[in-house]
Amino acid sequence: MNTRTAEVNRETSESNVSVQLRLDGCGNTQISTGIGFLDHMLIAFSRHARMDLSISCRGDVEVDDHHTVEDCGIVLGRALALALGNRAGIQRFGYAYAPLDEALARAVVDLSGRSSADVNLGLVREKLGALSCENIPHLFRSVAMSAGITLHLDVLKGDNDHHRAEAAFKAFALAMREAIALSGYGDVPSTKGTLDRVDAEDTTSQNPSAGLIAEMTIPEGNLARRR
Ligand SMILES: [Mn+2]
Repeated sequence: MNTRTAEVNRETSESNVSVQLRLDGCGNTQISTGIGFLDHMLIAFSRHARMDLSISCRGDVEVDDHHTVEDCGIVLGRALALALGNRAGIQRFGYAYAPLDEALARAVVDLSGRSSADVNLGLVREKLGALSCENIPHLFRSVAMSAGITLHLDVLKGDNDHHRAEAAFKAFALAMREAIALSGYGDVPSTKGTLDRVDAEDTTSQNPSAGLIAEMTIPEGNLARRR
């Protein structure tokens, strides 16, 4: 059993992101992305997923918030994939509802190794603090794509966009907490006998199963192209 931790650093001309992650943590956080509302959401995610999460980002917020949000999502996703290793012994599936006052969100996840995200938050404001609302579903998609997660995330009701967004992060956190939990079985929960690792073709990644913190620096050439 590895320690289920990962450290990922990524530097581009648009951002410099460092993530340290411990799946079996307490929800301790140290998050500084340069965007206050994004920090608030990532702290909520970490606390309710009970993962220890450190994120440091220096992004080109003088342009706008897009690169910072997307790159934090990419690196968090890679850290999740690395910390999960070969995904043996996990529950794999998780789902949760999370309310926040009048808002209600539902998240369903499958840590399948395949990347898919259907995210419907129904936000109507342009921004929450310094975070553009259009970048919130984009963040979830970025995480799912780089983590090898199938995610269905829907905010079912809610009048207040702060509540709708925060409920979505909490539901995602609770679903992830369930999916990463150990099942008591040591095998890989798949009829195929394997869950494809999204980093399987990434020559810079290291297998974390030796009990060491997995550490990698992502070469720009391996990243999904930005539109
Ligand atoms: Mn809040």
